[in-house]
Amino acid sequence: MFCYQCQETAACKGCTVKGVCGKSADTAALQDLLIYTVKGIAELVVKGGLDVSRLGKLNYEAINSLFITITNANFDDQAIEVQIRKLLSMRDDIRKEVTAAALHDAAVFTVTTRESMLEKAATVGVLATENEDIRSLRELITYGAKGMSAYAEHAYNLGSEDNAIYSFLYEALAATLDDALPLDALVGLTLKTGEYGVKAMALLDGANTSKYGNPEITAVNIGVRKNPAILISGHDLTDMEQLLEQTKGTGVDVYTHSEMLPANYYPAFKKYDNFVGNYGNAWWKQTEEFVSFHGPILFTTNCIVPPKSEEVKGRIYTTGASGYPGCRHITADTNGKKDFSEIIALAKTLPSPEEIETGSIIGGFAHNQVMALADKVVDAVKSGAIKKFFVMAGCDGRMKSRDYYTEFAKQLPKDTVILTAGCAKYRYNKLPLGDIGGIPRVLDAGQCNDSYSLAVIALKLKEVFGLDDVNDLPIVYNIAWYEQKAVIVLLALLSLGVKNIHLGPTLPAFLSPNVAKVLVETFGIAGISSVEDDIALFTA
Ligand code: SF4
Ligand code: SF3
Repeated sequence: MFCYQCQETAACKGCTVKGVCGKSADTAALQDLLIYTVKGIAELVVKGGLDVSRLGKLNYEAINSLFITITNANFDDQAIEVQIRKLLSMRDDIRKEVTAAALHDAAVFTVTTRESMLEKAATVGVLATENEDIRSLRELITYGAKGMSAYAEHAYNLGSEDNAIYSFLYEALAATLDDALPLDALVGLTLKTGEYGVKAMALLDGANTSKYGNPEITAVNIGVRKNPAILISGHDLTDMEQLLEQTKGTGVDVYTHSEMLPANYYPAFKKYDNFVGNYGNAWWKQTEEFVSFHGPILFTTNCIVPPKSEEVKGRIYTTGASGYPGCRHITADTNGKKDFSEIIALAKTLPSPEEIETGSIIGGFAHNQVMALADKVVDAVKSGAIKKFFVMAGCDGRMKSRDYYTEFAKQLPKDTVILTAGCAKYRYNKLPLGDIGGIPRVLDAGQCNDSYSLAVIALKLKEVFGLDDVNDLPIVYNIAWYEQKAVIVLLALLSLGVKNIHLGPTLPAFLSPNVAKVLVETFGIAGISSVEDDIALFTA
């Protein structure tokens, strides 16, 4: 196997025997083949000039396949094999409409058994592209496409689609198969991936807020009650809604974990008396936190950590793109409805969660809420009460080096405000950082996709202050990344013209020295150093 798509890749180079995430070589191979199959479909759509609005369910299956391969989303070989077979059959159907003579192998290859899949996969993975710069750009585009697909899938689940996003995904993925495409065309496509990333995040933002209302300032309880309970993790708000509907009045409480925390900020979910609050921290803490939670856990997306005990594993359920071997997967019916009754029944037989924290944390600062406070924020900037904003969105992870972000938040001058989104926030959202004239010093916009909110806020502030360039705002970007959703967030920010983004705790292993050089020279992308040096640099 060879995988270097996430920040925790072995030795900052690539996982070659087993994933640091726990992904086996077979799972990695099947994921490679799934991606290759989607790319073959993209080739057919592009070369055949097929109208994406007529592809129906294929668009969904394509984005779902990309989502399945995101770090920590799906470890279930059987499920991935089924998905490959489904896509190959859909691929062969649309090939009948394509008359183009020369088609890439991805559009025509066949496999029969699991063995033949693994054999094929060994020839189509990341290292199949020999030139390291081409490989780097192809993977950067592919990872951006994965992140974008995840967001597009959540929007799809809410009934929102944009054919332009699907068209672009096919265009981008087909381009990664084209050996004749010059390097600069791939660079151009990388930026275009960012543009479409903005569209996908905007689509999801519209879908979430039109259905569940605009996130509002909320004190989220982090303590527990005495009822049996279900923990819901991941990013999908339709799953959240359905779980709350089905647990209502059953005596079973619901808590969010990790990236589902922002569900607490939506008006539509506040009406459920059994929605108690958030339990625990970022994804990687689940190994201990699931033990003390006692009740069933529902994963709606990444990030799954392979459970250490059979006891915990027996309480884990997956749905959507997520999956884990041996854990029950709940599928939607043709209307998107899911039946969570088995999870609810199990919850009733288990003890209530053990208290690990008490009190509350504040969040809900998505664009609409921040704009409602715009006058206050602008006054604070004008009076000098707020000197700088630090965008610290992104992901959290297991590595010790991520303590940097906690220290950074602690040491920031008191006249600065942190804007955050994604699970990166858990590094500092429970610190007593105080407020500036009633404005909390950590403003959490929501999930990683709500980084879109941070961009909207920046663009609005640019307007309010009458600036020509978004980079003239007193905003510093110090972003933590882990998986491929962070890649699309980064590309989206670049496409909006944001420069000098600092990325840590390490730069992606998939950036070749030459590609990294382009990013540094064109966009001023940089890594991080020590907390002290970085704060000195940023506040200079
Ligand atoms: Fe390694 Fe990350 Fe790939 Fe897992 S997702 S195999 S940790 S690079
Ligand atoms: Fe977190 Fe996995 Fe990236 Fe959505 S849940 S931000 S890491």
